[in-house]
Amino acid sequence: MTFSSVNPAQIDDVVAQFDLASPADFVESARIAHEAQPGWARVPAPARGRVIAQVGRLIEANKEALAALVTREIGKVYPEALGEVQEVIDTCDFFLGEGRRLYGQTIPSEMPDKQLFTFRNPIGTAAIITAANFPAAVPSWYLIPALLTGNSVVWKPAEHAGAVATALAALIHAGGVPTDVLQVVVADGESTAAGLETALAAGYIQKVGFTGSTAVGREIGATTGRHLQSPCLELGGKNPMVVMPDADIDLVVEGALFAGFGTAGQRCTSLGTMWIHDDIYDEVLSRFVAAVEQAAVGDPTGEVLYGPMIAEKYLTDHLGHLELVQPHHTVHGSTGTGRITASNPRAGFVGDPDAGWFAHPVIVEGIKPGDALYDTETFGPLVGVGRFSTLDEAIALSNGHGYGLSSAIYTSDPKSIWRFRAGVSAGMLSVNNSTSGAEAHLPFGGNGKSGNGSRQSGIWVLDQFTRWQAMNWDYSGKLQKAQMDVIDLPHNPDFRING
Ligand code: UN1
Repeated sequence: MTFSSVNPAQIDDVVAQFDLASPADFVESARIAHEAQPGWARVPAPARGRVIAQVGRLIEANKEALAALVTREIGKVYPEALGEVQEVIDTCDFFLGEGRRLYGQTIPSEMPDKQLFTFRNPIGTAAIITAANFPAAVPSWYLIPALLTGNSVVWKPAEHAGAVATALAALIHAGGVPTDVLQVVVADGESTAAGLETALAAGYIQKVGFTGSTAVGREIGATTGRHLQSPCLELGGKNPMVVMPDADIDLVVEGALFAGFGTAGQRCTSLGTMWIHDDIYDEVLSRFVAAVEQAAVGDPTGEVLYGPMIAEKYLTDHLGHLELVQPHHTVHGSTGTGRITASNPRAGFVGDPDAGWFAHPVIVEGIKPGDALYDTETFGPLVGVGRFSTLDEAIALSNGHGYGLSSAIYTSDPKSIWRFRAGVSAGMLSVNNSTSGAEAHLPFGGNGKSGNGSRQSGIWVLDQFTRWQAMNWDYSGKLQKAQMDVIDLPHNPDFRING
């Protein structure tokens, strides 16, 4: 089947077409990557690090072109697309030196003439399945450390981001990663699931990395679990922003606008619900509403807060989420809701709304536990607002839906910050900053419905792509039995000092 990836801001612009891979194609790519892995693992880690350095420099030299492709293929505004490519470069910069570290330990033995060591070994071949919203940065969080540590990869990008994936893979190959070591398979979800099952059973895949929905994450967890593997899962979020009475309201409004509506709300770290303290509720809400009403939406190559939805499916899902608005809610934020068109216009729209899949920003006021919008990840330009009177209540509201990816608190009181930090179940927390915008060298990941506790980025992701090997080396010339042949020095347990 041929899949057309189209520019969501201008749907008559076909960016690329792909013959979607069958399950057998996926298995074949996994087999090729699997066979290439031992050779890649034999390349000394510092030499692999130099390859990652070369990849980083090539991506830097192609930064504008790759960012322009991100904007064209998925509609991310150009400054954010540049930031996304920078995140790939940052990831290469972090890992290029890791090839000269990949530290293991030397550890004393309990016996003489014996030494203990630990080594990080590559796991084997990783199947990496990624989403369209961060078509370069999030894949790089898997690909770069997986390759650096000596694994091979079969990468299944989102079909809607197939052109960016093809370009990124070409840059990685041009940087020196052999084509067999990084295979790209553009396939739909169903074929990927079937191919993955077969490739796991054949022993071609030793690790699965997945970024996407909680529902698919559960399936991948079940599949890999049957093969005694633990996947790296980066799933959805319903990220809270808690606004305390002493918050800087200008900062709150700026942060919530970017967190809620940047990338048209299509980040897993996007703001889900803003919880505002009773004492400043009216002021924060009215200023946030005014900012959203005035924000420019439209052509992602222009000066706008956000552009189109990634693809038609994302717009359709957003329209479905609007059905979850209940009579006790009040909707704010735009001159309409749903798709922006000439007949359902958005004041100040930049460009031609009918040319693409654009959606009005929506603020839904009056969110409470029990509402579908309290615990549904909406992944679009929809932000909930609710109120609270104590920090404990805000923490309970932040955690009650079971997601735990990102979170934010706005306050100037250190006591509130530390209590929120300890109480919130999210894997990531911002203080006086957006729920989105994680830096590339901090652990990224979530808890509960947001993931299985795996972390990407920085040194933490090394535990996803390597396995510890413990070695003991006995050079005493005799069999020394651990726990049994241990030296016992004489001591006197009854000794007491005089006094
Ligand atoms: C995602 O939405 O899957 O923290 C990742 C951020 C980005 C990455 C988001 N650096 O918003």
